Amino acid sequence: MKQFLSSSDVLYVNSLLKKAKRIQQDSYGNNMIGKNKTMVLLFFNPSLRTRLSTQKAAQNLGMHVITMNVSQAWGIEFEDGAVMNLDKAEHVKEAAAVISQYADLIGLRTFAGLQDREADYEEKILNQFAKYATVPIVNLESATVHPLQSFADVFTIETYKKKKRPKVVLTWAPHPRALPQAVANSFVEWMKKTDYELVITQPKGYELSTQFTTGCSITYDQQEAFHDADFIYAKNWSSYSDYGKILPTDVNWMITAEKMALTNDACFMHCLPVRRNVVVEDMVLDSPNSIVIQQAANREVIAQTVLSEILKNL
Ligand code: SN0
Repeated sequence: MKQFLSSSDVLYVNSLLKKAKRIQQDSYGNNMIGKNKTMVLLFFNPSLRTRLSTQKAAQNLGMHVITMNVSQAWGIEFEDGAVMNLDKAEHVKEAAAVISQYADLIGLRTFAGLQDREADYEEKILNQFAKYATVPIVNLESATVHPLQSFADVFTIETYKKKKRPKVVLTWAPHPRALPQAVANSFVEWMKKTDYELVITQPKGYELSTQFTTGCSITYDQQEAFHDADFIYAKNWSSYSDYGKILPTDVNWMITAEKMALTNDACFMHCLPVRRNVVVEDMVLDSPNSIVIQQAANREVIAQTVLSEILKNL
């Protein structure tokens, strides 16, 4: 693997899932592969799991890690040919090239701005960094996808599934803020790499981009979707069609114990952070069927799997 920008950088999911299993059982088994290598983690947005799990994974492989919150550096300009007489002090051409002098690998978190759909869906910031950096880039959630999360989600489902082809439901859930579509897009993309049965359910107006959902089974009836489900994956996202907006929607889309009772004793999943009693009620999150903590634990395993694949080629 040369870089990890999206799911298309992973050709053989099954062999990497086997590797992840080995890493889970022996996380320090390959702790020299990153010796004298440095990973720089750049955060344009907040993070808890991604930051700690990626740092831990890199350290397990023997790497040094430098983390920077970009808001504390110079404002970065991403437009080619910009006349930089406003607030941005440094162009990505220099920033990415300079960071590459100190780093053997760069991790980048940059959420969707949710203002300009075209710029977000072109992955402008991620791609500009990848273009001007001279070392591999690892996507720590970009405008449209969160591949480390989704890969960890596949690994989690593999671990907990009780039948070969479980029914996995991605359900929209309410939220007070406008959130990106990245986690949901990415989840759909990675589910397509498996042979699970995927059903997506969301209220009208919250359809994801067909770039991700073409060929998927989609219903506006949440209860129908929950019937016989083996995994419920809850996530809020803002509208794609009315880009970045929160539409007037029924709060009844919250995940409740009553709805979970329609399922086949399903596991409850969420990428976290989760707003209790808005997205999902306490009773579900605190039940033994909730695997959100194990899901987060798997972030370290999957980050380590991806980093070790990239290190092999450095
Ligand atoms: C992010 C998102 O993409 O939805 C990160 C998820 C891994 N989530 C949030 O920004 C939640 C923030 C909030 O206010 O609840």
